[in-house]
Formats: sequence, C-alpha cells, structure tokens
Amino acid sequence: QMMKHAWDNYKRYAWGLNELKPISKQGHSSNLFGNIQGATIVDALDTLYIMEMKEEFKEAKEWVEKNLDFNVNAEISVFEVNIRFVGGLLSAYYLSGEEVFRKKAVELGEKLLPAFNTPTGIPWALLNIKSGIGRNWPWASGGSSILAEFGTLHLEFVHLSHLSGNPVFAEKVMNIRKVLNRLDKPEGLYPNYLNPSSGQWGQHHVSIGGLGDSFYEYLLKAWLMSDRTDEEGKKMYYDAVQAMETHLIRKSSGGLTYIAEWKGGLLEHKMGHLTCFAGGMFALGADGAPKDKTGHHIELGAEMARTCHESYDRTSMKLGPEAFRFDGGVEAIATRQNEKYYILRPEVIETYMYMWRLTHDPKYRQWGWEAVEALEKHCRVDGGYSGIRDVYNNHESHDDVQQSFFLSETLKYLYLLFSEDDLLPFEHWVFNTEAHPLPVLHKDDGNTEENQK
Ligand code: DMJ
Repeated sequence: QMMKHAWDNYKRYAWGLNELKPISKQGHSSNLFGNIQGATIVDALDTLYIMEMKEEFKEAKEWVEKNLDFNVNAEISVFEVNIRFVGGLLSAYYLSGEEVFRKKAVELGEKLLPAFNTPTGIPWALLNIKSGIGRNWPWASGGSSILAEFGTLHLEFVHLSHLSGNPVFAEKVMNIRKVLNRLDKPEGLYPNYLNPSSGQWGQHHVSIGGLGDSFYEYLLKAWLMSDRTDEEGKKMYYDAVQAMETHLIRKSSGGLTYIAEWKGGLLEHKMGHLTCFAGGMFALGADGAPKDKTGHHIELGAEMARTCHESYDRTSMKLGPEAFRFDGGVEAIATRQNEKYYILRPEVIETYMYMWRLTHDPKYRQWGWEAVEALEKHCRVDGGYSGIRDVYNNHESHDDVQQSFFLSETLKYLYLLFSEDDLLPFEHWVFNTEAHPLPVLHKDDGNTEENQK
C-alpha cells in the first residue's frame, strides 16, 4: 500500500520527470541526473516487479521503451546515474528477462566510459554524456574524485561486461583497484579524496558514511557476487574492516557502539545516517571473516543496528536524523540544526533487513514496524511521501521531496524484512547500493574469475 501511494502520486503529478514534490504536487529535478529523465521510474522497476504490481511494472516498462533517452546534452553524476539507472535497468533485466532493459543498460554504460579518460583511469565525478568531457566536484579537496563514487561502479560494470560480452567495463573497474592497491594507506585507511591526475590522496578524511560508505560495501559484494572467487576484493574488505576496528569504531560511555570519522588522525565523534548501512554490511560479511571472527562480525552488525535504532528512538518522530553525535554529553542525538533532517533514507531499515535474515531475532521486525508507523504518521501526505526538516520537533515541516531511493530502497527493504527468506535469497543475489538486486555469477555456470575479467 505504501508503494502504491508513492507510485500513484508520482504517476499522477510527475510522470516521466525525475522525482515528485508531494506537497506542491509537481515534478522535482535534481542536477545529479542532468536532463536524463525518469529516475523514479527506473529506480522503482524492480520494486514493482518484486511486489507483483504487474500493471505498474508494465507501464514503467513502456515508458522506458518509448522515452528513456540518453542522447541528451547533460552533465551527470557518474555515481548517481550508475547506481540508480544502470543498476535499476540491470535488475529489471535480470528479474523480468525483458531485452529492452539489457539494451538500455549497456547503452548507458557506454555513455559513461569517457569518465575514465584521466591519467590514472580513476573516473571523474561529473561527465557531460554528449561531449564526453569530465570534471570533478568544485568542492572536492584538491580537485579529487570521491572514494564512494569511483569505488561504487564495480558491481554494475562487471555485469555490463557479462551481459554485453565487452570486457572494457570490467577492465575499467579492475584498474581502479590496481591504483588503490599501489597507494600507501594512512593506518590502513582509505581517504575519501583521490586526485585522478596525480594519483595522490587529497585531504586525509576517512568516513564510513558519506563520501566513503559504498566503496567498502562494494569490496565485500564484489567478492560475494563473484561466487567468492574475487580474492582481491575479499582481502581489501577484511583488511579495511580491521583498520576501522582499530581506528574508527568506538563505544560510548552509555554502551553504544559507533563509527567515528577520522580527520588526519583526529576523531570526530559523529555518525551519519548513511553510516548505518554498515550494520548490514558487517553481518553480511560475517561468514567470510578471517580467524573465527564470524560471531564477532555479526555482533558488530547487531551493535550498529542497536545504535542506529537508538538514533531513531531518541527523536520525537521516531525517525533518525541525518547525523548524530557522541560528544558534549549526548549520545546518538543530533546537536546541530542542519543535521536534524530525515530525507526518507533507507540505511537503518536496510540494516534491520540484513540482521533479520541473518539472525531471525524478532526485534528487527519490531524496529522495522516502528519505522513504518513513523513514516505513515509523519512522512505520508496526500501527494505521496515527504522528508522532514527536523525530527526532534513535534510538528512536521516537510521538505517536499519524494526521493527516488524511497521507492527503490526504503520500501523494498521493508518489504523484504517482512517476506520469507527465499525471496531474493542471499546465495543468489547481491543488492547494489541502491538496493537493486544483481545475480551472483556462479562458478558452475562458467563464470570463472578469469572469464569475469
Ligand atoms: C542512495 O542513493 C544510496 O543508498 C547511496 O549509497 C547513498 N545515498 C542514497 C540513500 O540514502
């Protein structure tokens, strides 16, 4: 019902545009997609499919066939377009078998290739898909590319090579690994900024939340998606978790485990909502953990889930803030006005879903249900679902955006949390960072590590 409400309103007021403004009941366009259109449609395809919303899936597919157009003069975010559009199209293809999605995914992948034309092969953040000219975000330290952006292409690009028979996509992302492995890492940590021309790190700022997050997620998932043959991805992941444990993961005096941010050796005791995905990641990676650490990684996932649940529970609306702190006498609470918003993000529910699947502890469904009730009470409006400006206030001030990831991630993870484990089982599927399921490339089907390269 939630998906239907979000979808029907998008269809009514913003059909074909990127996102919906549910209060003003019109389209919303973000410059992340340039003038590529239809982000909500492409992001929602697999959720519609999984929820068996057949009519809606059919009209979404027809829109893609007739209107999804990449021959536009647009400067786009390579990362956002990859995770939402390429990821969304790939999943829609693998679930439905409809050729149009495969064709569009490969066509878009080809448009993204000029982003890798840099001296190191580390891609630009922004690319004009008509001219093929790339550049980086003007705010990024020392002209750098961003770890969570260039590090979150791997899964989709391996599948693009798999589906097109063209090795170039996989070669591009394997080269990113090569560059990273040649570099010295401060305390074994990966800074968020890397200059694509010099191949040197920018500012030594390390985060498992924004700017860093999904790079770590993709190391683990690359290994899982390769049917556990990608030993390099595996090693990079577990080494990185070891460094996080030593340098970033701390326990508050009230007993809450959190992941701090690291700035040139100093810790900022702040955790972003984005960082909450890591609970699910630790649990998902538990059974491959070296030295009998399986139980420890599950425990780490459980502790993160608890901390993130507390960040929700300590607000008036029972929805979590964008960032919360463990300093100045507070724990798991946002102290700065500009960190008190909630934009329908999925990460906490994502972690509940992984924890539920991997432990079957009923508290994760309970916590997921609390989030459903809070979303219904505070974010649901006549025209769809909206983010909230201050979750500590008793009265909603809506931000008037229904993010496309609400349909692709938040609602999908909620649905999976209350489904049986055999719906998209983890042995056969990995979720990209936008919750688009991609199949594991099983060895038995001739997908050796060599072939995948
Ligand atoms: C999504 O686009 C993805 O989950 C990404 O990894 C982080 N930001 C949003 C959701 O919060």
